[in-house]
Amino acid sequence: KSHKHHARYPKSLPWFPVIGSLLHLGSHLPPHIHFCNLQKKYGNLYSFQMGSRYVVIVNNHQHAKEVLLKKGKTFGGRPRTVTSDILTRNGKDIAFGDYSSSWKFHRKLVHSALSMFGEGTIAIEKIISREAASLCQTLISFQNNPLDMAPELTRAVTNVVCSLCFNTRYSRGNPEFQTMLEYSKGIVDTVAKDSLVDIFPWLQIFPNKDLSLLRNSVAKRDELLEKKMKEHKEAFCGETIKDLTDALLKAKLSTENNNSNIPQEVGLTEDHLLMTIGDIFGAGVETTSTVLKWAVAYLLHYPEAQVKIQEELDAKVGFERYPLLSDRRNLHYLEATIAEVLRIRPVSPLLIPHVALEESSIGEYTIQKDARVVINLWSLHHDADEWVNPEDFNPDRFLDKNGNRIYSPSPSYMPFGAGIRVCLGEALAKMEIFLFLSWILQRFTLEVPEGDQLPNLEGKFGVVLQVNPFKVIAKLRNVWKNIEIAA
Ligand code: HEM
Ligand code: PLO
Repeated sequence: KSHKHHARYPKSLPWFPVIGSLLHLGSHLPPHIHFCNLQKKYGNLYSFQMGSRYVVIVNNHQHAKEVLLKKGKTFGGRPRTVTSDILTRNGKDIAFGDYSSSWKFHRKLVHSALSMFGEGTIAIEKIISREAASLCQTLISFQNNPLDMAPELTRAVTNVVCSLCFNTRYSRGNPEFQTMLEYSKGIVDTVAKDSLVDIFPWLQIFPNKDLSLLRNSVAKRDELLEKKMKEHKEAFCGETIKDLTDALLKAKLSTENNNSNIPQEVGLTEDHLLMTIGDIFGAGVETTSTVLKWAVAYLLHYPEAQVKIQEELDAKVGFERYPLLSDRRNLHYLEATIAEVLRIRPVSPLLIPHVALEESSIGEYTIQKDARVVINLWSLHHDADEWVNPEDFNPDRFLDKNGNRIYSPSPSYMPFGAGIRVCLGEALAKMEIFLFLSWILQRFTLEVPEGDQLPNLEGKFGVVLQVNPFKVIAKLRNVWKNIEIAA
């Protein structure tokens, strides 16, 4: 710090007073692609001013790893934004909450609760398989009719997190599930887009369509979360822990009775518990269902990949039983396809913005305290120095010449982030994606309905990279015509 006069700062986009670099960011392209293209002119680490905020964009894996791993704690903060404050009651959750003892504590709590109910237990495999069976039944009932799989995939995934969080599930057509679909769409369409309100907080005083949609959607979500919480409190006896909500309630009771070594200041308030569950529920549903939709869209574009997955399923799993998590180590082509989907269409192409908690550096550049650091995962996953023809969908890049899985063909791959802010649901998401896809493809061949176009692969940028709706025909494969499906 004594060398401040030697400090070098990342190259900055042209600056305009008041509106910052907004004009230069105004592009018809979605931000992750625009930020990727700006590298040609400004290099792979550059900055801009947006209103009063100083933003740094990171576009390569060396810098990304420095930020997330080597200096993870220094860059472990989160910005407060108008939209995420509405969603999380001013950052009382894990994903949008700033670095603090309370954040650390909730992260740990959820991590251990998830491993207790989810990862590594037979229970979770049973839960996912039950939903996979139910999904396959729905596909059967739509034989030869074009179906929008999105709500079906979403319900399957919702029921898995519902089981983990609340020990419940929804049947087809459940009105509460419909409400959830609706409010969640409202949130995904509006939250954390770094829309104008996030840059200019004073725009809040003007009527703003997005903002009121967000407020209404969040109110509906909170009503649902509060109802679940109330039911759990009433049924809670402190002995049997059935789900994540019980686990959180138990931790809260322990602090209140002072019979644990949980420090008081970690803030196990009702708000914190609700927002934590909101995160797991929201992240659990929106991310995993998005990956499944992308996978289906790509399989329609690449029927040869679908055939390869089915040949592998037929050879390694056969027709006498259902796919199991233990099949993961044998189904290399399916695993490679999933890895490739996560590469080519990362769910979270800009991660969640990080914030420098103190002055630091990235490479040879000084980064000032409070700078927002955005990791452009899209640039990492489409870096032509790291990937052969990065725009091509090619699962083989994750396989060696004997068809065995290569776990990391390039260091420029991190669909779940890395370091202290790494995704909490990675293991759960991977189990779900694997089981749902293997169940579906073991029984069905997915086809584009006659006369329909192939799904659009461009994606719609938001808090997750969304897929445009499309329809599918899920044709029962001949071998399965006379076999019953039961979990
Ligand atoms: C954070 C990816 C599924 C819970 C993140 C981040 C990414 C990510 C990129 C941000 C990392 C950062 O800002 O540096 C994904 C992908 C998923 C997925 C690709 C599905 C394939 C899930 C699931 C859950 C979950 C199923 C819940 C069970 C979270 C939470 C955070 C997070 C709580 C915030 C962590 C923090 O800020 O400390 N995820 N995620 N995710 N994810 Fe996931
Ligand atoms: C999705 C809509 C829900 O109604 C609320 C919600 C909570 C947590 C968010 C999630 C949304 C989107 C995906 C996020 C997740 C936390 C971590 C995850 C941002 C907004 C990712 C991919 O980073």
